[in-house]
Amino acid sequence: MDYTLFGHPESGHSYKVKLALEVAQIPHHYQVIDIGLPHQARPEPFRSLAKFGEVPLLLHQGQAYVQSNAILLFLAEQTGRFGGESSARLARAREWLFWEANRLGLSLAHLRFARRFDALAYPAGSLVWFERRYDADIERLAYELRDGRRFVLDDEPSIADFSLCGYLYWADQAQVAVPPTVAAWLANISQLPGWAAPYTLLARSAEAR
Ligand SMILES: N[C@@H](CCC(=O)N[C@@H](CS)C(=O)NCC(=O)O)C(=O)O
Repeated sequence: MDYTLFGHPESGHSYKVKLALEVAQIPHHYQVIDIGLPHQARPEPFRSLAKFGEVPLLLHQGQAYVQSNAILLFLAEQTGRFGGESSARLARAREWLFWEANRLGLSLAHLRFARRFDALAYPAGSLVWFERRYDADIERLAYELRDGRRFVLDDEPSIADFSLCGYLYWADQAQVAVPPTVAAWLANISQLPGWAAPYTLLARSAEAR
């Protein structure tokens, strides 16, 4: 076992990577980092290796990988699965990862943070902006799934699914609606062997397998 994931139970970005490791059945260690601590108080080796000071961080063979979607691309390449089967499929998955980082991973993650933790951290009007953005984002995702395919690229799961679902199991915390097509797709992901809800997968430091 040469993978160690550093994450946090309230981090949808960590969930994306943890879910990928579980569904891919990649043996790994998992360590919770207390992101409530100042950066300099966080434990080693996380403090030195987390280039941007954030979870998730994946360690593999002494090399540190950061940024959830970049880590997902790395795992697809490592496994040759979940988008890594061909350069064409990886290219299609990559488009969704870049879209997620700028759209759903922004709008939904901020709405959820504001409504679960700290609405006062956001300037007046900004939550309305995030809500409008979320409405457009979820509509776009629902449009993609309109033909009833099981997953975002086709009928097989990919890193695009792991990325896009990162915060969607917490839609209730963000107080946003999820259209039926998107709910059906989330249900398909939740039937994958290895799937568990975010708090279950991210709860505590453990040797996962
Ligand atoms: N773009 C990054 C975002 C990561 C991120 O925002 N991590 C948060 C938790 S969800 C974090 O570590 N916050 C604590 C900090 O920045 O000190 C990714 O996709 O991995």
